[in-house]
Amino acid sequence: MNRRKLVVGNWKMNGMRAHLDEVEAIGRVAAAHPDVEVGLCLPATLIMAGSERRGAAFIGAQNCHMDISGAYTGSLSADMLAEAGATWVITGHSERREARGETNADIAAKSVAAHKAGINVILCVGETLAVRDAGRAEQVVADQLLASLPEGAAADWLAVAYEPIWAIGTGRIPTMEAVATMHAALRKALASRIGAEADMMRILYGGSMNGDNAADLMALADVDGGLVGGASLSAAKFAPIIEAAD
Ligand code: G2H
Repeated sequence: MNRRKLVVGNWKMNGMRAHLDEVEAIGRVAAAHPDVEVGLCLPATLIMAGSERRGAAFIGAQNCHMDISGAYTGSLSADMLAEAGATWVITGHSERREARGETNADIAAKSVAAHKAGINVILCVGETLAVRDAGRAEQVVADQLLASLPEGAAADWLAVAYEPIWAIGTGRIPTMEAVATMHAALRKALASRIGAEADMMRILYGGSMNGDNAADLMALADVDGGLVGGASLSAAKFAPIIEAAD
């Protein structure tokens, strides 16, 4: 199955207007690699301005609320993000599952809300180090995926990101064999729910991906791209990852 690689930067709580030059530079790198779908999930404050300078990259958000509107101080709906220019959103990042207590049901609901607003979804899953050390990583992450997968999930609006929590921002990554085993397990889990659609759904790797390890990761059969944090903050660091996906 020929799945177009998807490489997405997650800027987390980083980026001021001064960094829009990097958005523009990354948009130019994206234009040079049309076979790769490239995007940046920016802090909400930069989505509108970033959308005007995105070049061939798409602009996404890092979270959305599950409701369309209401008394939710400080929250943003998927419709609001779409109006600002976001065409993708991350749901279920471990930094929100853990720090904000987001449940699998919340994440499924947010993903549905995003889809209704016309926004594509990157749904994140991943295990703790304790779970991996206990030899239960594939089972736990597959269960987490099926519990947070929204109704009607389809490859043209949803991608999965496998992010081992212990690899996020630490410089450590699993062995290539472990990544390959996990991605194959997740595709099998997807197939149990959505059948043949699973073959078309992209499964990204995330967690300390960088210019040194990206080529090896991207070469794995079931790795269809990356969700990149620290190494997406500048075009100089992000470009080699985009190139590795091409
Ligand atoms: C994992 C990743 C981006 P980093 O959170 O989603 O961050 O590449 O910095 O580990």
